[in-house]
Amino acid sequence: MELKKYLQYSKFDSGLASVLTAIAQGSILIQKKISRLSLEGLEGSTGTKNIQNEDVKKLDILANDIFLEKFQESKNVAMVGCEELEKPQIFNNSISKFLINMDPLDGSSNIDVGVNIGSIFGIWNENIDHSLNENSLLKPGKEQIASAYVVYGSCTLMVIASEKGVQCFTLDTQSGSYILSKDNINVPEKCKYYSVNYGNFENFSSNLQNSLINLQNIYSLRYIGSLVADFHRNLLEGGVFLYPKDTKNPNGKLRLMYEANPLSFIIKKAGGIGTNGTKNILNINPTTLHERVPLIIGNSDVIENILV
Ligand code: AHM
Ligand code: MG
Repeated sequence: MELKKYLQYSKFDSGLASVLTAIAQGSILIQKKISRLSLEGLEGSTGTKNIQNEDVKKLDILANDIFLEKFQESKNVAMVGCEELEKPQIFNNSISKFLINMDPLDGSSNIDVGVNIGSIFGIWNENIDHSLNENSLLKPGKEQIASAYVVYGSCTLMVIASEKGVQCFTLDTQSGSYILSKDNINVPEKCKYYSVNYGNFENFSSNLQNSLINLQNIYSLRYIGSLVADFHRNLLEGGVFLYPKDTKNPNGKLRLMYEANPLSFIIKKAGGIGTNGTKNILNINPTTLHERVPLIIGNSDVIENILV
C-alpha cells in the first residue's frame, strides 16, 4: 500500500498526513541527489561551521533547504528547529500549528564515502492559540505526536511512529512512491547487537567500561557511525545503541531535540526505551534547541543492566 493511501486508510489527521507527505517528498528529492552525489559536485564541505562548530557539508545545507521548502508548501508546519539553523524557522502562512525539530542529514561524516545516512524528525502539536517564539519548540519528547526518519541505504526507507504504532515504507524508485513494507514494528525480544564508538572507551566511566565488557561477551558489535542507520538495524534486529557521556563530552554528542527525542519516541512505540543513563529521554525538559544529551537506546531489558 502506498504511503498516501495508508495515511488515508489509517485515518491519520489530515494535517499530520500532510507533514509526513512533505517529509516523504523531500526525502525522495534528497535520495536522487545522493545517488548522483559526486556527479553533481555535491561531495564535501561548504567551508563553514554550524552553531555547534561542526563542519557543514554541502548535502547538509541542501537537505535543510529541501525540507524547509516542503514544510512551507504543506502550509501545516508553523515552526522548524534544525541542526543547521541557529534560530528556528517560523512560517507565517501556516494553517495549523505543527512544530518540527529535524536533523535533515544525519551521519554527515559518511556522506562522501557511500555509507548509509538519514534524516530525523520529531513532530509536536501546538494547541494553544498564541504567537510562537524561539522557546515554543522546547517541549519534552513525551509530547511528540509522531516522529519519523528516513534511511538512505541499500534501499531508501521511511519509518514513522504515531499513536498507530511504527511502520516502515520502502521507496519504489521506479514509481517514486513509498510502499508499506513492515507494519506494527516491535523491537525483537532477543537483543543481537550493541553499537558504540569504542574509540571513546578510555574516556568512559569505569562503571560503563565494565558494562561494555559484559555486553561484548554476549552480543555482536555493529557501529556504522550514522545514528539513524545504527538505530534502524537495532530496531529490526534487536540491539542497543550507546553514545554516552565521557570525560571530553560531559553531555555526550547527540542532540536532544532532533536526534534523541524522535528516536526515543519511536523505540517507545516499538516496546523499547531511550535513556540518558538515569532518566527516560522523553521526560527531559529541554532548555535549549541545540542541547546535547547522552543516549542509550534499544532493548529495555539490556539497558536496565547498563551502568553509567
Ligand atoms: P551529524 O548529525 O552531524 O551527522 O552527527 C551525528 C552523528 C550520528 O549520526 C552518529 O551516531 C554520531 O554522530 C557518530 O559520532 P562519532 O563519529 O563520534 O562516533
Ligand atoms: Mg545527526
